[in-house]
Amino acid sequence: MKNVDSAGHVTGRSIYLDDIPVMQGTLYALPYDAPSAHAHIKKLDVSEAAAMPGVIRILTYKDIPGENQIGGIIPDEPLFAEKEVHFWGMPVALIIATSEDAAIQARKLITIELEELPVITDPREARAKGELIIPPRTFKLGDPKQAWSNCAHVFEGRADTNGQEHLYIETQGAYAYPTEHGSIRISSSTQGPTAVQKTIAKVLGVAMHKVEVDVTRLGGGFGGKEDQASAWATMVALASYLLKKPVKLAMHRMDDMRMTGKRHPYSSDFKIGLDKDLKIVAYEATFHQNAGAAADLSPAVMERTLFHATNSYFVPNVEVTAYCCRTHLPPNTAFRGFGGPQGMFVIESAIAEAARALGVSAREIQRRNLMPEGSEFSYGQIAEHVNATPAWELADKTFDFDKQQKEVDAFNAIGETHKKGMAIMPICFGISFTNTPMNHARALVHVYQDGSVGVSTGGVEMGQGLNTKMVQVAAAVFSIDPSRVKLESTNTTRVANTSPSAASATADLNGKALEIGCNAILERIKEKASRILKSKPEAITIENEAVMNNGQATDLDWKKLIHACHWDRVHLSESGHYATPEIHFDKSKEKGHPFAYHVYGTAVVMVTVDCIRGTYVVDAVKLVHDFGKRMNDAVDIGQIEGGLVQGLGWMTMEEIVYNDKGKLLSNALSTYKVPDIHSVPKEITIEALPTDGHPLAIRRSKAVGEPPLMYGIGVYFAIQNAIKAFRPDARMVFDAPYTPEKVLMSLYA
Ligand code: MTE
Ligand code: LUZ
Ligand code: MOS
Repeated sequence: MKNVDSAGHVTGRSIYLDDIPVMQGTLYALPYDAPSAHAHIKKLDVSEAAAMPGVIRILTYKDIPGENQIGGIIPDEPLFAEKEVHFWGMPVALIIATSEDAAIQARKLITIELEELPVITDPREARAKGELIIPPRTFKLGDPKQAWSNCAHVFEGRADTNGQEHLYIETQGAYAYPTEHGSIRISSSTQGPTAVQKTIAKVLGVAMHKVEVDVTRLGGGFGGKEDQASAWATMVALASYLLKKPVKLAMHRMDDMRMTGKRHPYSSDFKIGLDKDLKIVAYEATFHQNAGAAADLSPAVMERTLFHATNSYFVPNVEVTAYCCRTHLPPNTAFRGFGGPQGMFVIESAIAEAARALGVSAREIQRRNLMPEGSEFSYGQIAEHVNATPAWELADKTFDFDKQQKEVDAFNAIGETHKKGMAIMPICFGISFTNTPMNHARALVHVYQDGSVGVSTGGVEMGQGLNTKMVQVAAAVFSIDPSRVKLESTNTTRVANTSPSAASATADLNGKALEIGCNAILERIKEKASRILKSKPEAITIENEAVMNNGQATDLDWKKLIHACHWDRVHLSESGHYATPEIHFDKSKEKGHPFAYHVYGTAVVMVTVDCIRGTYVVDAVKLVHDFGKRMNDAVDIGQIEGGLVQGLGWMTMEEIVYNDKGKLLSNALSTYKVPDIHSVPKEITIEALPTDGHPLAIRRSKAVGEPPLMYGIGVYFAIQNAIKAFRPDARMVFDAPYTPEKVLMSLYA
């Protein structure tokens, strides 16, 4: 089935926040931030700005009727700075004006006197100074301390990954207007409508039922709007509540880049021990997560780093510890993979280091350590339906690793200025929010008397194709044409208490809730059909809109049956609720069964490095992916391609730079490079691993949103292998992104 949104997207008819027709009297909001990452505010002077024509009001924390607090997990983040700023980009005031232009002009007139304080941007320095947001956590299996003595080889090293800007095409924004009885309605570009609702209620000091949040779709979220859409929605809600006017904010790109958090940079140490057969006996890692100035989602992100610290390998003795380090960067946040990629990069670095030192290929170590069925993860979950080896073997069979390596070697034997490198990247990603209580969802289904169907879920469409999958689910349960099903906007008054659309679990959770809702209606209409046909409900089926009795066609069809149901006063609406079964986790022991299932895959990556310039091209990424029983090929392939390219961008060219004062230097598209059509792999081949899928996946079609990002990690190691071919004694650094500058340094310095 085609994506229900594609025609709207390519013709420009799809409605994003900034396309919503504005009401008469709409005011425009613009946040003001202080030019410092850490300072006492001595004096804020908004008088000149406030006097400007078109400026209605300038709000600060003093205008907040409820709490000046937007922290999601830990209440440590004010909406507006009070006495201190903690990061460069922290909102201090909000300008409300009759036009965006007036607000922009007024912002230039605000002055602030600051007393500068010391700035920390490095997570290791933060840890040394005791700046931790939560106490460190450790996952442990076996006894690594004991195991080192049984290792034939032990290697240690350090691995760093930088942050990543989400660069959703649609920037953050929201539009609020007052409704009756002191209530407020907000359109928000958010992955978490309920998070927005809850935050607004807290800041305004009103009950949640006074706040209605509506989301049509996002022009991308990638985790950047899981928690961090709330601030902007709360600002316009506050202004709208106080001024009794519609208020809009659609962020400018540079404001968005400066003020919002990104993927967490990590600086990590590893120690890996292998036996003489290259089996990994023990693995230790210490992760320093650069959380930024407030908790945001960092504790949850940190947890997923620990969950994925051993990627798709079984290691009998593991001890991994993570530190959530408070620095003066904007609070870093969810980003596709949610800490998993950062953890996986470290073990891949450890394997690469071991391979280099032992003079074997990393591939050999990887292959020998793939998780067998029934093995235990460091967090106690027993791996079932493990597709690590099947994905690897099918990839090897389909793409012939040896042959590819021979081609690389042959090229390198004659190429002087250019060298090729190959790397294999297996992945394993757990599906479920690691915080078990978040794994539930609801859906609301209406069958209208003409046979058309309206569906609301708690899930947010952000380009990942959720709405298309939801249409497919409803159409499949009822066995009706998908054109009869309409996906409504996501609205907190129709579907309440939603978890954010995140963790790749949106289609599973909301789809299962939708199935439950549709099935309940189906039961009732079958019962009605059985009365009309003088049969039994069990004998009735609907097949492509035809109502069948004992498998035989009847005079009834979907439309006629629904019409009859309505006149017989059958209830044609239902709310479905789904909570993932089986999952649990005990934080006091750091053991449990947190994931409904895991997604696997194996990619082979080929690159060519220009050894004069340090530039490179990705020749090919060929992969076998564990889609389960894929329910929408086009959507899922799109997710693989997009995720892969986003991952290789993080690993190669996307370079976030803050100066030592905590100021973002890579603050625009001219200074921050994301992959474009020239930098995507010249060839991408995607093969599906044939399986029956998983019963906890929607229609057995496994979650696909985040896992493919981690194939991009392979590009780092492929580049490294090309460098080795040029200069066998090159010092191997594990410090992503591998920008051409860094490649050049590895080649010659
Ligand atoms: N794809 C597009 N086009 N846009 C996005 O913002 N977000 C990713 C992924 N794919 C994203 C995307 C992230 S971070 C997640 S968690 C999942 O989609 C969320 O959707 P799902 O749960 O339906 O997979
Ligand atoms: N968000 C969250 C996530 O709150 N918990 C998670 O486990 C998660 N995983 C991936 C992405 N977002
Ligand atoms: Mo995705 S990082 O779970 O929004």
